[in-house]
Amino acid sequence: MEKKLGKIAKDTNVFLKSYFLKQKMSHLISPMKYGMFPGGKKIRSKLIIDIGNIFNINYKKLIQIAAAVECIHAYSLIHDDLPCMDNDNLRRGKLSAHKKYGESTAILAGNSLLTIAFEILSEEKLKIKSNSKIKLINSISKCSGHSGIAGGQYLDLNFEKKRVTLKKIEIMQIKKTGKLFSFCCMAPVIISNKLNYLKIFESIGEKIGLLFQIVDDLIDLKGNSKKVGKKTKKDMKKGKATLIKALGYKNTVDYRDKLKLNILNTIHKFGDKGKNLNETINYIVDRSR
Ligand code: GRG
Repeated sequence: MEKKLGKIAKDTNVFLKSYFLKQKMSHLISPMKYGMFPGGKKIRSKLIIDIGNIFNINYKKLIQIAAAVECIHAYSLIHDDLPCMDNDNLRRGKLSAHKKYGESTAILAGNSLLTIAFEILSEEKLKIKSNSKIKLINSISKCSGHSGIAGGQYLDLNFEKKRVTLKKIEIMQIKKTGKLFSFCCMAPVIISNKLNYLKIFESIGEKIGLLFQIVDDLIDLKGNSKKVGKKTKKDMKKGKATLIKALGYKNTVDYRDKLKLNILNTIHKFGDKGKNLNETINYIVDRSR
């Protein structure tokens, strides 16, 4: 798994580096690259490749879509660290973007990473049928905006220090984290035009995102800051609405394990073709950073 993830991370970074090289020079390129490289685990990219394999999609096309997703992800992390959001000084083992470049530059670099994702997806060189490309852009827009990441982040901030029901926490985490995973799972389906599979992969993506976020919250509680590359034990201090807060540690671990089984059962239906995806799910649960 580590080897496969490493190759996908490298190929996505190669694409992005050459894409940045072709950009007109501007003052924002440097902070944008700071938020992008050396980059994180590239789990979202791995999901695109895993599901792309199920639908026999060309690897290079998948890497280009993964690059767009990683730009939106990097944008969300830069903005998430801002003082008006989660106010973190450390990200991926180095100073967060606003600590390095100042707040206004970090905001603008984040915005530019969002828009460059759409630039990457709408490239003429990306040989995907026009109607599928429009569907991709439409879907990633919905997953990033008020009904996706941004809306989820709003709820996350709004729920701080409040008693929140389990259902509301699930909805918040599915929006904040699950929707981008959902796009990763739907993108190969959209390209293959086998749209009867869209709903099932939208749902798998949301569940994988929820699973990822639960593991993230468990890492925040138990993880080591140096290893994780960002401050840990923050959720409790901030009164964040997490499953751990709602259910307690032991029940959250049970919830995580049941959710993982539920996802693996669905993937099982794809036989050998689902093997890589299966591996990614186990990695998500077993990871320590
Ligand atoms: C609309 C894109 C957008 C953003 C604005 C700030 C904000 C609204 C949203 C924040 C969303 C957020 C940070 C969700 C948490 C998701 C999460 C668990 C991130 C960590 O992902 P990893 O572990 O990171 O994959 P690496 O560093 O490995 O890439």
